[in-house]
Amino acid sequence: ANGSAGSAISAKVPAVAQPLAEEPAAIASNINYHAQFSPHFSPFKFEPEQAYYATAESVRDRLVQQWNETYVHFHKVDPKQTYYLSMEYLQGRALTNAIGNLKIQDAYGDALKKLGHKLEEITEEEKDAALGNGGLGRLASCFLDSMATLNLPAWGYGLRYKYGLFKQRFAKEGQEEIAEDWLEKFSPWEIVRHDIVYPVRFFGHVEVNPNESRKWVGGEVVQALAYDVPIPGYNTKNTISLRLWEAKACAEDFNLFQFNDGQYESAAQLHSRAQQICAVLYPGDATENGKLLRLKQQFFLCSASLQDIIFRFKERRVEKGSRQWSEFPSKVAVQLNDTHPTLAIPELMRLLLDDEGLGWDEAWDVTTRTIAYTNHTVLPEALEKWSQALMWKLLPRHMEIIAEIDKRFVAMIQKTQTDLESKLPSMRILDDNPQKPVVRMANLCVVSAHTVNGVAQLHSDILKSELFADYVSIWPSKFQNKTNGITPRRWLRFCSPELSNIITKWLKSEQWVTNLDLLAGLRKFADNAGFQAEWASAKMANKHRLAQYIERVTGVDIDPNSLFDIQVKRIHEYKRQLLNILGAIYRYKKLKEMSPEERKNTTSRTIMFGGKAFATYTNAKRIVKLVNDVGAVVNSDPEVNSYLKVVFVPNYNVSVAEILIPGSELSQHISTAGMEASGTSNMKFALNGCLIIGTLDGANVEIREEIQEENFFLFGATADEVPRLRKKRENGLFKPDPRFEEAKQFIRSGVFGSYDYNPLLESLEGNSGYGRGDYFLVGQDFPSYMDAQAKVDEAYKDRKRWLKMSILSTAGSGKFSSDRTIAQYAKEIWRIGECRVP
Ligand code: GL9
Repeated sequence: ANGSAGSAISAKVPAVAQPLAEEPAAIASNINYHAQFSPHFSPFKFEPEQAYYATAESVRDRLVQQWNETYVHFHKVDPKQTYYLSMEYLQGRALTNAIGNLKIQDAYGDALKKLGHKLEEITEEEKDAALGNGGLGRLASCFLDSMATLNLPAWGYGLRYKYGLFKQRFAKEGQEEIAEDWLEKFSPWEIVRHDIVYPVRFFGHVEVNPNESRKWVGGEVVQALAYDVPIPGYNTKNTISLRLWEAKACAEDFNLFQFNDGQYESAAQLHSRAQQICAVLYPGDATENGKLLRLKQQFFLCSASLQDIIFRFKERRVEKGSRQWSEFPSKVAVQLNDTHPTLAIPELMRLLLDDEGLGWDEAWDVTTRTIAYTNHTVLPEALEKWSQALMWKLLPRHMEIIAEIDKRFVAMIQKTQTDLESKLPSMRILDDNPQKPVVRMANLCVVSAHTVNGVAQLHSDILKSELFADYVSIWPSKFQNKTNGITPRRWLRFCSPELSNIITKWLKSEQWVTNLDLLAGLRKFADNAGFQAEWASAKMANKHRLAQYIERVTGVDIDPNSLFDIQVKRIHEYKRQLLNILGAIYRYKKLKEMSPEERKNTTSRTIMFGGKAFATYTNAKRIVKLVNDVGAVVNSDPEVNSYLKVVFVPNYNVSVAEILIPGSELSQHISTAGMEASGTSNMKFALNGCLIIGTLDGANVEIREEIQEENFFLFGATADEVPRLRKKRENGLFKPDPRFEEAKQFIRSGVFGSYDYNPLLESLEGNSGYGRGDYFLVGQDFPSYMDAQAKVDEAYKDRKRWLKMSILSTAGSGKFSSDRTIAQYAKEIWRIGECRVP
């Protein structure tokens, strides 16, 4: 069943339409047009919601036009193109970003005014597209923005989940998860491509032909239908694609006979099975639960995307005359975002071997020169391992191919790397442990990819010295580092127009938006009183906006003159929100013990938390509950609540981050050293002039280097000390700081309510075990954390010094633009160049 597919450019395609008008009056009439003729609501209503959809559709027209031009241009130039394969994209809202990148915000603002609306108000109507869990998904979205802005021939591929990341709500018992229906009405940002459909097979068996060639047949076939989300670059015509696949059954799969017979469920069985594939984003954080559906999702993404990539390669080949398969790697680069799309490796092999008739060596050469792999974590529970039995059942032909790759790898080691033979049991792709035979996806990636990269220098070093150490001597040049980055458009230019305007004014240019290193030019104004005053007033405006938001969603009234201290990220024990809240508890206890006079000498703080806990991660949920309970007590304690507030901001997501980050003054990036591969919110906060309290972990190390050590509040054990400290603890040699004991005892005394916090506190006791025996070294780092916090309090009292540090944080953030990261991937991994639409 070959699905009809294709976007071949036919001679009958009409020429590209005229450019759309730029004047507010014409834009207003275009918005009106959409309100009337792309109707999704009854015609007698034009409230903010209707105005949002009509405006978005009007902007979408422009994106479509630029997208078409970009597609035609890439087709004509036929450059080498990158395809980013990711199970997650955390896009957030699109409207502000689109009109900002197209540089039409003023015209749209004026047009909406004519229609009786405010642009800032209608943008609030948009639902976040949350097709990702956290940093890894948001990174993919920042990368797309940079690829488009750098005019790179590159596309993203992903899945069109019906339900994205859950909505978080707090009830008496703690966090509740609610399905988030981002497509409830519809998304104006996607364009369905009914002509781009590929069949994806599951189950079935392998048929061996008389000539020894093999074919995967039978099983169930699902159709992959393409939806394109246009991704505009900043200040360029280039608009690339995020192509999201949706799973559909064929009409023939609907059993009309059964239906007419009244067997409604079984008649639609294949339909509902197809629908399950893209029903929900896997709510995984760092933990991976082996689930058949998750494996199906992963294969569905890989198979549809590779069929589409090969289709485009062939389409361009037809026009260029004969092109050999050996040229494929000079036309196509595939980047695997973590191990989730690893099945792209055996799927590309299968397509080349079975459908295209290549021999093993040729197919392997093409595959390995095409695919590159990024590792995003060293947490053992996040390294995907799939049961061999499950793989044989779902993907019998792929399992044959994986077994062959494994066999050849073993043979190669035995022949050329005899010193590594003893390491083979852990280096092999197949783990044949009879208890539970599995396929190790990371090993498959390392063996097959031409390049393996980590996401910050420290993380890449750890990959080479620990996780993948055994492979380094075989392929020393395979391992690279690509320190993560963030897009300065969304994360400064658009989320903080106040600060952006000041930067542009003092740098006398807006070039920094696409050349973030230019922020270094702010260093010379760091002590300038006039600059400091403008900086302070922009930060204050953002703090007010944040305070209003907090009041609206939590009812807690926070003081914009207090120090705004924020920790937002997925809730995980290694990220140590527990360290933060224990510090807050200790602070509260000390404030209670002080006289009113003594309190007046302290620095007032508002400590904000945000982040979602994986639904079945019990300790993470206990931490959420503890923070909420502490907040309830502290915030209503009239004695101290003008000096301390603790707030859990519900439902942290991209658009909440866009309010929190600009209003922040201190942010916490306090993971146990060696465990956070990079972190990316640390970069967003620093870029917005927020100071960091943190450990020497992930990208913190490089941020501190860039903004200078005196502007960074450092504490805690280093990554190379951690194993020794854990050993010491196991041997019963750890002596807890009395302040740490006092904080824990305060919880036990019941001040924060009757919930049973003992299991959580017990994770900090004992001597050993993952998740027990204080594996994450909260007790170990507590005293140095508290000392660093005392330095923060002192620094905040010196207004000028604090402002200077804040300015230097922004000035030192140039390195952390995703433009820099993507330029490095393009040059050092993908080997692609610019392809700018004229
Ligand atoms: C992560 C790492 O934990 C982060 O440190 C890193 O910044 C990002 C992006 O490289 O990748 N790996 C990972 O599995 N997640 C990350 O955030 N988790 C989620 O995205 C939920």
